[in-house]
Amino acid sequence: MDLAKKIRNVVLASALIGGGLVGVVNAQEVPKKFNIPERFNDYTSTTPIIYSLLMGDYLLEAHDYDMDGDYKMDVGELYIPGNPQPLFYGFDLNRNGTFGSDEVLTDKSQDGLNGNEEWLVPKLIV
Ligand SMILES: [Ca+2]
Ligand SMILES: [Ca+2]
Ligand SMILES: [Ca+2]
Repeated sequence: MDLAKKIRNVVLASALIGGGLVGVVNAQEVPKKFNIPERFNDYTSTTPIIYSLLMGDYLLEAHDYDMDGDYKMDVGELYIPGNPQPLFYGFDLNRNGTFGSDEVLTDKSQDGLNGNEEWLVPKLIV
């Protein structure tokens, strides 16, 4: 193998490793305490569909993520415009393409998905 090829392979390999590391750093891990399936981890690596949504008198910004490309949304985020972090997170736990009130986390402090969220409808612990 000539030197140029060797260098190119090293650069490619480190780019791949670098990309992987960046992916890990940026991964949006869903806090384990909510018992949300692991398939929802790293959902932010999917490009969201972004649109405005009128809820009552409030205009919110929705970010919908279709992680597996089946045109059903898997994760949804609702932002108060101007705030960099969502107020609501929806996880399509029953895979029906919509977010029921029992599939939504509220983040009153709007500081990212870090475990201080609450279920919109409190879960029964059995
Ligand atoms: Ca989907
Ligand atoms: Ca659902
Ligand atoms: Ca939070």
